[in-house]
Amino acid sequence: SVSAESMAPSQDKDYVKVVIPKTQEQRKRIENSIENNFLFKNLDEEQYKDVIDAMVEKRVLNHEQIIKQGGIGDFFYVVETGTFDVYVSKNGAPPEKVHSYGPGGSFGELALMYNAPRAATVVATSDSVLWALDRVTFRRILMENTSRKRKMYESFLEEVPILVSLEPYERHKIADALESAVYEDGHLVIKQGDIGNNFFLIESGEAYVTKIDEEGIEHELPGLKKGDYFGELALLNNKPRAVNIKAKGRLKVATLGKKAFVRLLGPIVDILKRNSDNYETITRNARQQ
Ligand code: 1OR
Repeated sequence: SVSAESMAPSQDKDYVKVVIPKTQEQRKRIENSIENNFLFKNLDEEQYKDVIDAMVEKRVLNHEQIIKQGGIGDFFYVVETGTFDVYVSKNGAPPEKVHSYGPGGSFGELALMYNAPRAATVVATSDSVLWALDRVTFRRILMENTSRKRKMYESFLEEVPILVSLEPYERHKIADALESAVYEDGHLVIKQGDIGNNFFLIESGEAYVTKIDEEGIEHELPGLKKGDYFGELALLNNKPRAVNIKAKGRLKVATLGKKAFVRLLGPIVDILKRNSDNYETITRNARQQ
């Protein structure tokens, strides 16, 4: 049935691999295009080769429509060069621009994953080069990982207060980029003074926060719990880590690297900055205790 197909990636082995002949130069260009794309992480060697074999180069002109909202899903696309705008029309209202993509971006996965109509219209805003992956290969190789992660983090991300204002689709993209890590009791997650490379969300457990002042005295600040975030300050301001964060019991965190943080949390940077204005008051209060 359709619903069974949409849930379970095909288990049977009697598929014919799609192989579109390509030059070494084309292979290199695909590799560069998918290098930083989370959907292609964690593929084994054979899967990686199969994906590259199956991709088709597609050159498009400025203003060309690649995907039409409501249409049937046939291909998933990775951007090599050029730019694209995404439009969504809700309940027959005029289409509104909701997003855009540049080199390294990818789109068109939703209709393939969920056997749903295309959720948005995608239009080139410059002459561009795309790599297209057919539906069957996408589902066979890229879907399992992607839907597993989206499912795994979905309910957690819905309950993270800082992320509530995001669209569900934006939380899906965050899920694609998240990696989980576990810290045992007492282990340091962030060391004051270090350079910051990651942003953290607490999946489960608690953390201590401490700050060492100019005299070398360590002050304890209010702790962190499930759903809280930390590590944004060093990334927002390009400054060393402002505090120490230590696991209190077993602590499970989900982390985003700096690039993904900037790209995916762009829509809430203002909220993050506004919240961080309170840190000074919190620190001052803690010192007075
Ligand atoms: P698709 O197969 O449905 C259109 O074809 C693609 O546009 C879609 O997969 C996504 O890859 C991409 N909502 C839905 N699809 C989006 C969105 C989006 N942005 C890009 N795509 N929203 C924008 C969120 C920033 C939500 C708008 C309400």
